[in-house]
Amino acid sequence: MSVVVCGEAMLLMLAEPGVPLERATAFRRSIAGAESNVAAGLARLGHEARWLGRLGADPAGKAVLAMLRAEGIDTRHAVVDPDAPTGLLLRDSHPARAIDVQYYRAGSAASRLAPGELTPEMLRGARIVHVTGITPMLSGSAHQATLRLFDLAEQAGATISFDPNVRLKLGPPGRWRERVAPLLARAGVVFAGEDELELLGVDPAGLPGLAVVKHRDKSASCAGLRQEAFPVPVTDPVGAGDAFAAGFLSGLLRGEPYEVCLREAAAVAALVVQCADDTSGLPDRAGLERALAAFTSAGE
Ligand code: KDG
Repeated sequence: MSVVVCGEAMLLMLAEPGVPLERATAFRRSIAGAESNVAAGLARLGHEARWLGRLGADPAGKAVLAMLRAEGIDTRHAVVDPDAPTGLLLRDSHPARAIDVQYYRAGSAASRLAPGELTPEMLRGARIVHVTGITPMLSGSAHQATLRLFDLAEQAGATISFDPNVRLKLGPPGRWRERVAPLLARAGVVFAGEDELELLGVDPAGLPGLAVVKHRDKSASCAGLRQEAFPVPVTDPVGAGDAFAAGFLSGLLRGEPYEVCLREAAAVAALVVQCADDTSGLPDRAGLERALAAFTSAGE
């Protein structure tokens, strides 16, 4: 197992493109969840990825589990909770205006994640453990579970990959600073936006791990290298950060230099933003190679 992720995967009901949520009548069923998006991205690129998390024993949970498995993600440790529902995300989709995201996840099965459920066995052989700030913000027990996951990853000698993924609908800035900011200093790789770093009060230059910073102009940088975003028509920006992380981690797993990791990360993100949901645009290896070749020749 190359990569283990831990977080909430939700049923996504995505309104038809461009139509505001309150007026939409047609919805497409898909899957959402920052960590499961990264697992899906890595699985499409040919890496072994395992998802840790909890779902309800309801039709939404069954659908989410089926979608994770269809991506080739290892779900053997997924917990199905008969007493709590699967989280639901209802949102619309637009290239330019703010996207209306409605969560129905309070008290979800995923929010009941608890430290005692995580075992060393679940991380056996993992080279990378990826998690985002969303998981510790789900509940007090999920916060404790995230701390346990970090301990287990350190004991297993895995690189911790962390994206704060600030979503203020999950809690006020003070709680993000309290629960999430300290985790950045324990990660081997951090993916973070400039706005997120400011909100968390974290200076990326002071982090012990590799800081991959996503800038306001959509470029990204790490270790003194900078990568511009590839110019593509954006259908829906949601999921771009997870796609970027998957592309970057795929490069790291293959031992590529950071320059290649950044370029592949930007290419995977550019493919995902051309599709309305979070995961449809994720490329396989051949698709990524084709996109990189096209971006290279367009730049000449
Ligand atoms: O990163 C994309 C996510 O925003 C989406 O899939 C849902 O995890 C999610 C969240 O909590 O917003």
